[in-house]
Amino acid sequence: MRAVAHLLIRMALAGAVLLPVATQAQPKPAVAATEMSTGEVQKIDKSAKKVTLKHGEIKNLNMAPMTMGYDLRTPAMVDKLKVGDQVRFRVVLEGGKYIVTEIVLAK
Ligand SMILES: [Cu+2]
Repeated sequence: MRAVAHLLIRMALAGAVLLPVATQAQPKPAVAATEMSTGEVQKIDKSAKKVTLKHGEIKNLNMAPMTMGYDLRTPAMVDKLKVGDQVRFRVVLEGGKYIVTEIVLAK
């Protein structure tokens, strides 16, 4: 009996060890979400809080390269930008809207 109990404990411990490993095996979404995407400024509309970007792949949103308009979290984010600038930016999907949360000149 003791041997069986011992074996069960060992199996439970092994399971406890394996579980965190299994969850660590898929950290991709978390990493991708912090990745910056690249693009070129096509249009800036501060009053509408929008920016149009010709962008490359946006990995965290699984979006192919294209040109489209995005909402800006704050209009001041584009104060130092102008049409034609190469930028790096972060965009999230919130309430059915694509919102740029960070955008900086690419160097
Ligand atoms: Cu897009």
